[in-house]
Amino acid sequence: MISRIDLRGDALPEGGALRDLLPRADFDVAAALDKVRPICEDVHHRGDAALIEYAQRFDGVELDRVRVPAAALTRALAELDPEVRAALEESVRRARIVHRAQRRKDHTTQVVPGGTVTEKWIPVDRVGLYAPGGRSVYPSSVIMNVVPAQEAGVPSLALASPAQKEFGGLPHPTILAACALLGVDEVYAAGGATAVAMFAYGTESCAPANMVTGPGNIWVAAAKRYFTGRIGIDAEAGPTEIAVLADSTADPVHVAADLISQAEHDPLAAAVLVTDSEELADAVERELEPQVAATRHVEDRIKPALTGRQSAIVLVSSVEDGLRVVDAYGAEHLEIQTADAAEVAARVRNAGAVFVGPWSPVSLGDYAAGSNHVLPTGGCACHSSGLSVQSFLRGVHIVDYTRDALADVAHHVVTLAEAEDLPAHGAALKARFGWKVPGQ
Ligand code: HSO
Ligand code: ZN
Repeated sequence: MISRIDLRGDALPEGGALRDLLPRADFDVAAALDKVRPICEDVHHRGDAALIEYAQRFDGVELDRVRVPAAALTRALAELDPEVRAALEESVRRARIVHRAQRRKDHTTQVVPGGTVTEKWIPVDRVGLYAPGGRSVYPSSVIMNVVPAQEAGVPSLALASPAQKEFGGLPHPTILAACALLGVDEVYAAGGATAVAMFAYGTESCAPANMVTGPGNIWVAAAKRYFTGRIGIDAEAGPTEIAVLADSTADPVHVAADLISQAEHDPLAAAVLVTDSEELADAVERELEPQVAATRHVEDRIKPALTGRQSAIVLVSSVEDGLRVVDAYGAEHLEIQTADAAEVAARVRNAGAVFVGPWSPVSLGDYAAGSNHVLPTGGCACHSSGLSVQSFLRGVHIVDYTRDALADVAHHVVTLAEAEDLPAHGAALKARFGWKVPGQ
């Protein structure tokens, strides 16, 4: 069911060479760009008419407008199963606790007497959030995108999700209900690359956004790449990944369940167990069979995910080597199921989020830990963070010097300007001091 990579024996290779030994899905965003470009440009030129035509072509839905009426949002919330509503509310409550605490304060530093630099955090003016339809209708992802944007103070928030034929051309009702619960009242029925283009360029019914965030398939990732530079994005989210670093103290039933939990997302999802215990590896493999047989989404997602080249059990000589392996891999989600799990977790450097010990499974983080579940995939954890309040803020330096403070440093500025052959830079200071720069 799952392949093995045995890294015991010789010393582990360094950095990139180690990473090359580890499994990973093919997710070729560059190749998808060629298909996405003409669609984005069509939305640019024809606006709503293009969105309506693509909804017909891709989703089989006849739309008369893309903006979802307010009444549909209210109705979706009224009709939401009360238990689902209570669970979503608890998820929002916990996410707010964590994200509210992330908000950075403006900070003024006195560099010299009379010279200050203030770092001011200003939210992005308008954000477009994307929520996928089809296989992944995740109201939890609406929460994970909306809560940090709201806590950052973003004044204008809109959400797009594909039109669903079975719901009369509206986005999925649980997506609409989550929007209503969170107070997001600007919602559009638009899917994939067309939704990203709608936010990037704007159309007759949707004002352009400064930033687009949210999960999606390869077409969404390609559209985000296409618009990078024009708009801000969170990340080009790829298929989900779980890595588990476990030793002989781990419970194979838990480990197998957690590997399957993320394999459930996508046939390209990755499940990687890194362990120094062959007994645990064998026990987890034995556990996979009955647990997979007892769940849903087996043939279309879980089996292809577990048997695909992106998933494996990696055997290592020690937990220490295991740490090097998981750091080289840089998983979106990393569980530590070892003795002294907190101590081992504290030494992890590369992971989107770390889940410590037997009582912190990834599923908890997906829904109700308070942490964010929009996390870097594909090894991007070595340079990027998950979504947070910070993702929606810009830090602006405000420079404020007095005459005396400027006079004190003027000669250095003029010297550096001349060293860079930019005399007009120096002249900007000389003009202020009657062309005689103090100290020169
Ligand atoms: N594990 C996914 C998020 C998710 N799980 C949504 C369930 N619903 C990526 O972090
Ligand atoms: Zn998940």
